[in-house]
Amino acid sequence: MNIKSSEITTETNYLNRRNFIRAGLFGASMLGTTWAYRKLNSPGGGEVTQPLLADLIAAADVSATTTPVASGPVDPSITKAFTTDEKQTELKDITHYNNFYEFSTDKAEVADLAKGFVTKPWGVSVEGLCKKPRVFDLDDILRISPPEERVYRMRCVEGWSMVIPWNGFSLSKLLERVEPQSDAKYVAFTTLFDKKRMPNQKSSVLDWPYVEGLRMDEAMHPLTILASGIYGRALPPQDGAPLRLVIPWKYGFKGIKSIVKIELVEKEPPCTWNIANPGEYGFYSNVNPKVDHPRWSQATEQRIGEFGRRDTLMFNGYAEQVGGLYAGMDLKKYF
Ligand SMILES: Nc1nc2c(c(=O)[nH]1)N[C@H]1C(S)=C(S)[C@@H](COP(=O)(O)O)O[C@H]1N2
Ligand SMILES: [Mo]
Repeated sequence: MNIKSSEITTETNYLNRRNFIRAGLFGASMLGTTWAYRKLNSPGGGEVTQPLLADLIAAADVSATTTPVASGPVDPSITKAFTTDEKQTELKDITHYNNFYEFSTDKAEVADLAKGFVTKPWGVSVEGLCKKPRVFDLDDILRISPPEERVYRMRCVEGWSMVIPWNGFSLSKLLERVEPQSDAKYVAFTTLFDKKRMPNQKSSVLDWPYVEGLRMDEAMHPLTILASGIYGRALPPQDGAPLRLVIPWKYGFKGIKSIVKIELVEKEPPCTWNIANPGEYGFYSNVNPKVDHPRWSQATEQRIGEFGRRDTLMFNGYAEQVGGLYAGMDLKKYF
């Protein structure tokens, strides 16, 4: 098979042969891409039946001290972006086409390798520049606010996209709990580091643990959520159980999975893909069809389950809601 390296669209530079072939197929024509996707996801993947999120929340210990926070009013120009009537990606696709390098660099293999990943008990330490640092267990977090449905577009930097009905609530509600100090300018996130439970952490494909970061105003934006479910069910392991970040206007890799630490910090924190390749992955990583990846165009995308490519939208279609956060910034420099 003849694959031009210029056609490869993948986040990794050093691929094994199997991934090389798949990546090559993926970077090919729209027909080829659809074909490759269908072939990789032929029946046999199986359905996931996670427990209903509502049942998990009902089961959370009611005697605990965490009282739910009332939803503050959110500007209607923002709440209208909480959903979209675009066709939602099938659950089978959301759960069998995954980037989660702690398990595998092969998207089609992650679901199988992550099966049985133990997420109970699960603690999330919220610490750093705040008045009330503490370790929350998952039940504490689920109780902070009733899960809302957020139907967001997700655009991976590799050039594919989905429409995912997440369940979760704005990260700001968790951060308010710990009372950030005024010198907290950024928020740093860390994934679990456990080679036994996340076997591909034995490889050196990335620096472990996976880390990510946001500017404080990005973290506090109502569109930024902590997700604990998809389609009303608990997050399956392959999608970042039990808790992951979703920032719909940024490339998918900013959406760090299986979070165990959230730290309020003063300086821009390190981010895994930026460490791996600073020339290709910046701190901001806002979806931007006008700023190409050095190895491929970002002008269009393959919506999974759809025929042909569609145009990529500025800030992934959330420009009205978040454009103001970057007013006056050179988006080619701060990519
Ligand atoms: N810890 C961790 N988080 C991660 C990743 C990863 O490899 N490890 N992959 C990222 C990338 S590249 C993407 S596109 C999304 C994919 O999320 P999904 O598999 O639920 O669609 O998760 C992001 N979060
Ligand atoms: Mo990605």
